[in-house]
Amino acid sequence: MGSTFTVINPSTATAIREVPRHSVEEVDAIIAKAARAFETWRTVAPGDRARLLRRFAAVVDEHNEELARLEVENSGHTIGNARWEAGNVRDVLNYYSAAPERLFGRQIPVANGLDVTFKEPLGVIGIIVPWNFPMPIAGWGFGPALAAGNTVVLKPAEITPLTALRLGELALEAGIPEGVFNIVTGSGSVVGERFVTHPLVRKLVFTGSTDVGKGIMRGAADQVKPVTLELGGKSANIIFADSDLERAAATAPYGVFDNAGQDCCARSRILVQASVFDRFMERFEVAVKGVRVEDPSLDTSEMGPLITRAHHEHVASFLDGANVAFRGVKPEGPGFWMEPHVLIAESNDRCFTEEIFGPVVSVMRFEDEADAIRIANDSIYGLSGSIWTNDLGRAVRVARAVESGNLSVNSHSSVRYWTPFGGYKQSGLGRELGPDALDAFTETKNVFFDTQH
Ligand code: TAP
Repeated sequence: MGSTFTVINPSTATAIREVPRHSVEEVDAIIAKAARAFETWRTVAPGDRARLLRRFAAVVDEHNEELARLEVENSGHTIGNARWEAGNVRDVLNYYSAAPERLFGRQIPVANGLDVTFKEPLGVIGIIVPWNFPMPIAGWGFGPALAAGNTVVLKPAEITPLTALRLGELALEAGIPEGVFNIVTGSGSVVGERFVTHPLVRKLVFTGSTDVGKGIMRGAADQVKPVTLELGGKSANIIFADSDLERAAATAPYGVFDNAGQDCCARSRILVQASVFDRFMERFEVAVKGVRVEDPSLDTSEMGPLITRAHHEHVASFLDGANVAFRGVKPEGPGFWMEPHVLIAESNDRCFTEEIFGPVVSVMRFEDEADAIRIANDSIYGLSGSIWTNDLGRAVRVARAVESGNLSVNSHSSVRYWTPFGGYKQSGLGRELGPDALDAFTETKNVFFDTQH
């Protein structure tokens, strides 16, 4: 074994554990093991594969509190969020455990024979996960990948590997055969890069920054390796004068400051119709100041710290010279804490165009519906967003016009494991979750059987 990496608790800035940094040779050995395991996993009877995935889900459920506490310690997530995240892994496994017996092909009418399509697994799937939601993002990849008969090599972000490592152990405990689900720790430039270049990794699922995603796509082109990319976002929360302004203002902080704003779906641009701007801001200020930023292990905590000191510095760089309307609160003491910030922005401001990935939101006025749509779409991203209006026609028009993969009207919800999730433009490529996710983990094979000879 080569070197190790020290995992830090972001709430206290103290060391938790040493985790191995795998070398390229070690990564190659794990990929080879996953490729061998594929030969038997793909032949496991559909009903048996389904049963194993349900057992894996049950074991994850039995360890919900342990996994959640681990995430609080490693990632600074609030305990409420972390319990939901472990529950999401269970739910995704249960949902896709129904897939093996339903992985239908088609029978297509042809002359002089029988034409049938098969959904074949691809082989070893490489899943590269960022640090902001270590458990759910891993599960969105490995749940459907395993259900379709593939094996998995999964790389957590180097700074947040603990829940992934535990999920790897729980899979074995549940009876998932050795080599089917493999956790590979280490840096993106070594482990992640090897997933891209290794010919036995047949598909990449990457979630992370847009810049790294572009590099992965370029690298994958060399072997025409398929990629699913879930990248950055700068989503708009559009508030019309005809909306329930009280509710829009009271919920807006949770649409952007959840997970300390380290959320690809964060509604980090708030667009408010000019005629209600002042009224909205008054109510929004009360709501922002009420966000409980405190020790994430407390049940009352609504927001924890940022992930690292370096990330704190990056987020703080957006506040230099910014027009700050008001701020929320934060605790004193060690840890990478930052209070929620509300900025008034102009359209070319860096804070309005770049993904900040921290508790900073930029607010801007708009005049009418067309203006709101224009501003919302004036972004390289298109992942998520919210529309607040009580006019049904407007809700439908704006929802159809905003270039984004996941919108919610009069709410800020983005993710349900049984509905598709993914981005437009530079927010990504492909869709995860929902009924069609299996397509991303299978090849369609067409076979013609001649019945004339
Ligand atoms: P990145 O720096 O892009 O890292 C993401 C993952 O890629 C990490 O595991 C990283 O490894 C690995 N990686 C880095 N360089 C690599 C390379 N050259 N080859 C292969 N793998 C490499 O992103 P992050 O800072 O962790 O996460 C924040 C970003 O993720 C934000 O932009 C956010 O919007 C995006 N995100 C998107 C979504 C969806 S669903 N669209 C969800 C969550 C997050 P190491 O860090 O271990 O080196």
